[in-house]
This record gives sequence, C-alpha cells and structure tokens, in this order.
Amino acid sequence: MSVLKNKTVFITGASSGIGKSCAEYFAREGARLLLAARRQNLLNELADLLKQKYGAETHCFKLDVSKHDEVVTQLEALPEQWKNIDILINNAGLARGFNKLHEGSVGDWEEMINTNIKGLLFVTRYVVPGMVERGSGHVINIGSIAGKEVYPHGNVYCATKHAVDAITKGLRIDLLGTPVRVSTVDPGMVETAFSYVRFHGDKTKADAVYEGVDPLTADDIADAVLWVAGRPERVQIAEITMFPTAQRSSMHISRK
Ligand code: NDP
Ligand code: 8X3
Repeated sequence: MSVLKNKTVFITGASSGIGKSCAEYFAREGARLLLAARRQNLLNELADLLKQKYGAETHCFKLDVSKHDEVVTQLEALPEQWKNIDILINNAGLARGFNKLHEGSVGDWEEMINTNIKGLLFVTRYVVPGMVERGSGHVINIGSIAGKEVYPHGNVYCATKHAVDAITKGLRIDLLGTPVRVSTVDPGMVETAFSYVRFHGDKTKADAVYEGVDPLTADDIADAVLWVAGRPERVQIAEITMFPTAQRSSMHISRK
C-alpha cells in the first residue's frame, strides 16, 4: 500500500499546470486532496475527474494566496476532517512581464512578490504550526532554476524565486528538532500556462519560449514531487533541480 494513502495533501495553484498534475499523481496514490486556486470552477472540474478516475476524496476552495485575510479565513473555515494537513505543496506562483528592470511594470512586480513570496509565506505560516504540534508533516515548495540563476529580463521573477529558495532553507533550519520535513523542487523550462501568463496572454510570445525544445511537462514535475513525498520518514530530500535534456542553464538552451 502506498505510504501516501489517506494522507491529506494541500496543493496551492491546483487549477492548472504543475499543481493540477500533482493533484492527479497524489490522487492515484489514494491521498486526500485539498485543492486551492482562484479559479474554483477549474478545481471543481478537476475534483470530478479525480473522483471518477481514482475515487479520490477532495475538498476544493477558492483562494488567492496573496491575500492574508483570505488565507486565514479560508483555512480557518476548513471542515474539521480537512484541518490536519500532512503535506503542503506550495505551488501557486507566476511570472508577469519580461522587461529590463528599469523598464518594468510596478504592477507586475507587486503581483509576483505578493503571490510568490508573500502568498507562500502566508500559507506556510498558517499550516506549519499544526504540523509541529502533531509531530509530522512535509512542506514541498515549487521553486525554480530562476531561484538559483538570474537571466536577462528575469530580474524580479528571479528575485522572488531566490526568496523562495532562502525561505525553504530558513524553514528547514527553523524546524530542526521536529520531524517536519522541508523540500524544494526547482524546475527549468516546463510547458504549462506559465509563459502565457508571463506574456499577459500573448500566445505567439508564449509559444516561442518552447519552440524547437522538448520541454519538461507538468507531469514530470509531479512525478518528482510524488517521489520526494514518498520517501521514508527518516529521509528528507532537500532539493531537486530539473531541466529538460535540451537545457543546461537558464541561458543554455539547444533548439532544433
Ligand atoms: P500555471 O500558470 O499553469 O499554473 C499556475 C497556478 O498558480 C495556477 O493554478 C494558478 O491558479 C495559481 N495561482 C497563481 N496566482 C495565484 C494566487 N494569487 N492565488 C492562488 N493561486 C494562484 O503555471 P505552472 O504550473 O508552470 O506554475 C506553477 C509553479 O511552478 C509556479 O510557482 C511557477 O513559478 C513554478 N515554475 C514553473 C516553471 C515553468 O517553466 N512552467 C518552471 C519553474 C517553476 P489560478 O489562476 O486559478 O489562481
Ligand atoms: C520558470 C522557469 O526559466 O522561465 O521558473 O524562469 S524560467
């Protein structure tokens, strides 16, 4: 039997891409899923599909992680049987804009900082005390190669993912002496709605990012997250960095 069976797994940003794939991978293992994002209709559709395919038990709720009041109110309002979260997957995040810093949009910066840094902090701050109290839990952050390298026009997005890297390391250290594990999965190029969102819905620009490359898929990342979560309790995977074979760094991409 899977070690993840009946574990309660909370996935932020489960309506699309990596979060959605994680939901499917954990559902297949028999985990109970708390699914959150702003687009609740997509979460409901996903929950129906996972019930049909795997008999998965899910609870979906609308959540904008960047709003502290909403995070507290929504998590406070969880039904009793959903309050004990075993695994938190901090996935909700986005890039907005692709400009030189001195030509960038303050609105884009605020959205990235509020979601990728503050949103992750708000959710983590709420969930982790329960893990410490119960003496078990695992936080898995979705970082990025952008948290390890900086590339042209990546400036503020890279800064937010460097912050995620620092927060991951800080949390891991601060939880020393507890059984709560902290991990990060840091992908390079993954084909999802990510670039479409980054380019404010410009499909031509988004498609060009993946042109001539066989990028990672959201499922590739979910597979890694599932592996991280499934290790025996004495094993804490600190970080996994993943690239498509055609990518060797943020700046080294071989295109056909
Ligand atoms: P998608 O755009 O496909 O998914 C992003 C998810 O985040 C959506 O479900 C979206 O849901 C959710 N989200 C965005 N803002 C908020 C918010 N304020 N509150 C709650 N949910 C939010 O992109 P990916 O799957 O690629 O991105 C997932 C994570 O992976 C991000 O953290 C991203 O930085 C990271 N990443 C992506 C890479 C890539 O190349 N694709 C590579 C490395 C890391 P909704 O809009 O419904 O709220
Ligand atoms: C997403 C990957 O290289 O666009 O985090 O920053 S990258």
